[in-house]
Amino acid sequence: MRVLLIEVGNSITIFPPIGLMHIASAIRDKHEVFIKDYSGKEINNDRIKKDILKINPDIIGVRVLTGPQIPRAIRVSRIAKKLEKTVVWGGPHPTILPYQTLENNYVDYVVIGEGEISFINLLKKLEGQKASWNGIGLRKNGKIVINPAPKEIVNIDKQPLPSWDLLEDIDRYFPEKRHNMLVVSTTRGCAFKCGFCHNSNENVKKYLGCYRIARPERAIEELKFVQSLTKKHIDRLNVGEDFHLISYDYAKRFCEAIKNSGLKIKWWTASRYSVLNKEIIDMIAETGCERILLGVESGSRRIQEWSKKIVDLDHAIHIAKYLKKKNIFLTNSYIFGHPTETSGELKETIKFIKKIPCHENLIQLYRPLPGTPYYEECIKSGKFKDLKKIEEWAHFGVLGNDVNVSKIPDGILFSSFYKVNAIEQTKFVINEERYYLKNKMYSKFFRGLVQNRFTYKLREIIQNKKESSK
Ligand code: B12
Repeated sequence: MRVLLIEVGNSITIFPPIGLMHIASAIRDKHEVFIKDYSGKEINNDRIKKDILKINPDIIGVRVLTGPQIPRAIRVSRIAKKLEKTVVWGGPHPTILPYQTLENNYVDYVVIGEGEISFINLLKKLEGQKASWNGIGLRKNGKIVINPAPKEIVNIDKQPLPSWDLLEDIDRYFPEKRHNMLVVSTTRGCAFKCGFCHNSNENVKKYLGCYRIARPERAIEELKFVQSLTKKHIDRLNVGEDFHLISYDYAKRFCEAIKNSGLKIKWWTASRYSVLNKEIIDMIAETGCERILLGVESGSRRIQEWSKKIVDLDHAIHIAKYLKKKNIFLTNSYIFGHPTETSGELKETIKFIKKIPCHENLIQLYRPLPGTPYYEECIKSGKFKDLKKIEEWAHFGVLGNDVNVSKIPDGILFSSFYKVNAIEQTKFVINEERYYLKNKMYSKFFRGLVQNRFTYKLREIIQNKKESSK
């Protein structure tokens, strides 16, 4: 069959369609696969129609996240259905809300959780072969049926490398003359299930399976594969997923893989404070780790316990100081407005932000994600109404569409959020510009003056209004 996989993305961020490249690799031995990536592009009906007609696929698979991607995904699916194509949605949003997704008539099937096994089976079914319906949602005799999770989970190491060779224009993901970065995905799921996170969603837990991490050498193999496809200079690896450096043992293996590769590369990662110690930091700094993302989320012990994300704040300060000493660019993330959070608890977080050294504080307002323990609390509080239609999720994550599900008065929550962010984001922009200069990334430095977090948020708000009104 001819299968067209579409990343709808959003019109302001260019990001490689990693999930779709993984899916493509799993099915390309039996099917003819095409990938279209609309991330970083404006789309219109004519363009979508032309693209589909040119490839003339039997099946169209769309990857969808919760938020501004939804109106774009609906638009693509509406046109695909007009052209009488079979439309399949996969990715984080249909995984958490498969039933609601199928209530939309433009979607024929949803693949819940990991796509590799279930999508192969769905394609077999559509060809009239015998296969399992597990992991798939569909409409049968006018009724929506959500099947249970597949019995097996994907062994990442046994999967072929992602299909970078199927991208239409690989160079667009490496826009710099020098110092480009390759984003790789080496994990599945997360070892923790923090109450606010996508990973604590019931379907994610059931259908995505347990936490897995690929052998570290695979990231190097992927880098070499991509380098064989483009002349662009790539000297950085971004493995900053939900949870990359999971233990001392894994960190050691990853650092050895980098060393043994003989490549002179720098790398970015994500971990947890509870994993890190001086020994790990020495090791990662020595092998070129230059940036790390760590979550604090709250400075209040009660909120930490309630969300099941425990961060020893004294240990965190200790680690942050050492990361700074080792010149590793540190991003700490926080959530303001946890359900049940009080003004006093928010104050504890703000106090901690001022105390811990770092290069970036990434502060987000809490946004209710369905199927998580936090979500149930939001509905119970009566401050947030369950969204009934898929279209209603379009504004998720876009500033200006926020709800306050905490016990903090609106005025205090929102003014603290904007005030602290104004200061912290300014500090971050300065630190990032410094980092670009230090690493001789001059084009990024100049672009950073115009395209930064502030201008990004403004563009996101404008684009979201535009996309949703079409
Ligand atoms: C890289 C990344 C980003 C990048 C790029 C976004 C992008 N285009 O993916 C950036 C930094 C821009 C980003 C931004 C955001 N992100 Co983000 N991001 C990720 C991250 C770390 C990796 C994504 C990835 O490549 N995964 C690896 C691939 C292999 O997995 P996958 O894409 O899910 O694909 C598999 C399955 O889902 C399925 N599948 C996927 N698509 C399809 C399609 C078909 C047809 C089929 C059959 C199967 C299928 O098969 C694949 C292989 O098994 C994930 C965490 C994670 N572990 O996935 C979060 C994640 C996707 N992001 C998330 C969030 C919340 C955001 C933000 C809203 C954050 C914010 N507050 O600003 C923004 C908004 C993005 C938006 N709406 O456009 C959530 C998504 C929650 C949700 N319900 O949508 C995640 C899951 C993180 C989390 N734990 O909460 N993100």
